[in-house]
Amino acid sequence: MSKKYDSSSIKILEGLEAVRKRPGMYIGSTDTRGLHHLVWEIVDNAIDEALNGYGDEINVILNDDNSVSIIDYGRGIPVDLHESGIPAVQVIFTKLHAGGKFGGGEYKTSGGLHGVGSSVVNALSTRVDLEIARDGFMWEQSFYDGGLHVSKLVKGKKTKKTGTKVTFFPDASIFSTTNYNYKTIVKRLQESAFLNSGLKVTIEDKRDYKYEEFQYEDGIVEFINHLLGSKKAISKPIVFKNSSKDIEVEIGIIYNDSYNEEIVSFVNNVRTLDGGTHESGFKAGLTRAINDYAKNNNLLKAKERNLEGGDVREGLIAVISIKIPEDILQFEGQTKSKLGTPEARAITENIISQGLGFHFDQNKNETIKIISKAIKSRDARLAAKKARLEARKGKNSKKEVILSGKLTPAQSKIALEREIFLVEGDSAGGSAKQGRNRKFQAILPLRGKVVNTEKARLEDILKNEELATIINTLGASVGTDFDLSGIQYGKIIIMTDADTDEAHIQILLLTFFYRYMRPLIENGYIYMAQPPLYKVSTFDNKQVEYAWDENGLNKALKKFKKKYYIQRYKGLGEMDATQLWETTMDPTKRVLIRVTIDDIINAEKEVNILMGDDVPKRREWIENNIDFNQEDNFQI
Ligand code: 28G
Repeated sequence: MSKKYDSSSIKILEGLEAVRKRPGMYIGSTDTRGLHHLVWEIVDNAIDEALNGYGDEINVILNDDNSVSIIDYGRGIPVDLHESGIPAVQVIFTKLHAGGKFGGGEYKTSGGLHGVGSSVVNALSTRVDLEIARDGFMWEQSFYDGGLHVSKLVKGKKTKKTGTKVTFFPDASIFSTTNYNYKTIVKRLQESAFLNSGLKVTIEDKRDYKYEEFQYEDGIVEFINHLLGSKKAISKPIVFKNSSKDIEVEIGIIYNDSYNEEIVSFVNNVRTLDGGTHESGFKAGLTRAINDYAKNNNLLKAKERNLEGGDVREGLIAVISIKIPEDILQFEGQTKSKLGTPEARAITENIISQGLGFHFDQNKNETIKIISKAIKSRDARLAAKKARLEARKGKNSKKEVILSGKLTPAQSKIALEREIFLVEGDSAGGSAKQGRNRKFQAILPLRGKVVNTEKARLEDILKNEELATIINTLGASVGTDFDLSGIQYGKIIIMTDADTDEAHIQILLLTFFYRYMRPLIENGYIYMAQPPLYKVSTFDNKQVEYAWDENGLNKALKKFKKKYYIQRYKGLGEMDATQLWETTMDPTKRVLIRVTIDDIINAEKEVNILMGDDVPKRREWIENNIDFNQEDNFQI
C-alpha cells in the first residue's frame, strides 16, 4: 500500500486499525454478542438524537444480505467541513473517540462502552453507507474495508426532510457469525421504547419477513406490566420519578404472587446486568420502607427482627432507570455492566423509601398484602434454614444412606474432571451405569417426581427426594447458600429422551437450576445430552450409523451399499449400554449442548408462562430462551 496520506489521515487510519486488531476492547467480543453490539451502537446514536428532541421515530431494518440499516429523523449528521478539512461526518465515522455526540452541552445518554460508536462500527464493517438529509439536500458517503477506503461525500437531490440512515455490513473475517437474531434485536428495541415514553421504534426483517413496532405513552408502567406477563399481581403498578442534582431516577414496581424477584436496571438506557449503586440503593430503600411501615403499624412487633432484603423482594418486579451525566458516570467489573457512581446510591434509596412510605400510607390494604407476603417469605426462609441444619446434622441417618445409594459414583478424585449424568428412568439409568466410563462418569437415575420449583418455596424443594438428592450429590448447596466452590462435578449432563413432547423432566430440572443454582448455568456447568433419533444398520449389524435428525439420516443412508434397516428410537430405554455409550456418552462422539442464559428477562417471563401449565410451549422455551451452543460438533 503506497498511498499518500496527510498526517491527520494517518492518525485516523491508525485509530481504526486499533479497533480491528483488538475488537474485544471496543465491543466486548467477536461472537454473536459483539455482532449485536454494532446495532446497539448505531441505534443508541439514533435514540440520542431523538431524546435531544429531534425526531421521534427510529427504524431498524435487517436486510437480506445480512447488512443492517438504521434510520432516524433527527437533524442529520453534520456534513460541513471539520477544521481538519474533511467533512464532520467523515471524522465521526473514521476517527476513534469522536463518536455520535460530544461536547456542546448535549446530554449523552448511552453508557458503558458507548460513545465511540460510529467509528467502531465502521472499523468492523466491510462497508458502511450513509444517507443524510440535511440543509435542504441529500448527502451520501460510503466507507469500505473497515474505513480504509472512503468515498467522497456527495451532495444529491433536494429534500425538505432531515435525518440519518446508516447501513453497515459486519465484517465476516472478524465476527464468528454475521447472522443477526431478530428476537434479540426486538427485545432490546422494545426495551428502548419502554424506557423512552413516546419514542416509536420499528423493526423490519427482510430475510424472513417480520415487522413490529413499539411505542408506549407510559413506558415504565407498560414495562412492568410486560414483565408481569401472566403472573398474578397483588399490587397496582407503583411508579416514582424524581431527580436530584443532575441525576434522574425513574422506578416502577409491582408485586405478584410468585416467589421470584426480578429487578431490571438501566443507566442512561443501557442495561446494567450486574446492578451497582442504583440497584443497591433501591434495595436498601425498599427494605427500609417496608420495615418502617411494618413496625409503625404493628405488622411486626417492636421486638421482632427486621425483615431481610430477600423477604421483602419475594414476588417483586422492578424496573430502575437512572440517567447520569457523563462526567460522573463510572462503571465497574469485567463487563463494565455494574454502575459505580456513588451518588446514585443515596438518591435512589431516598426516592424509593420516601415514595413508598407515602404510597403505603395511601394504600393500606395493598400494603398489608405486600407485607404479609414478606412475612410469609421470612417464615419460609427460617423453616428452610432449620430443615437444612437438620439435614446436615443427620449426615449418617438412614435417609442419607438411601439417597447416596442411588448414585453410581465416578472414581476420579478430581471434581472438575468428573461428569454426572442425571438420567430419567430406571432402564436408561441401568444402561448408562453399564455403558459409562467409570473413571470419570457418575450416574444419578431419577425415578420419582421432580417438583415444579416455579411453584414451590425452598422449604418444599428440600422435601422433594429427587431434588434433595441432586443438591446433596452436587455438593454446592442451594439457593442463597449456593457456593460454586463446593461443586463435585465439572459437567452436569441432563440425559432424557430425545423425542417426546413430554420433555417435562428436562424443563423441571432446568427451571430448578435456573432458580436455585443459577451460577451453574452462568458458568457453563449444565449440559443436555443428545441421544440419536435413528440407528441405521445392515442386517448383519456390521455397518452401523446413528443420526440425530432427518438431515443426518439422509447423510447416513448414502453410506450404505447393501440393504439397511432403520430403527427410530422412541426413548433412551431402547438403547443398550454399548449403544448409549457410543452415541450419547462417549466424549469423542457425543453431541452435548451447553445451556446458557442469554436473556434473563425472556427466560424469566417464559419460564413462568411455561411452568404455569402451558404444555405445548415447553419445546419453544427450550428453543428460544435458552441458548444452545453445540459443544462437541460430532457429525456422522
Ligand atoms: C441512523 C442511525 C444513527 C445522529 C446527529 C446529529 C448531530 C450530530 C449526530 O452531531 C457532532 C458535536 C457537538 C455539534 C448535532 C446535527 C448538532 C447539529 C447534530 C445517528 C455537532 C455530532 N446538527 N444525528 N451527530 N456534534 N444520528 N443515527 O447517528 O457539536 S449522530
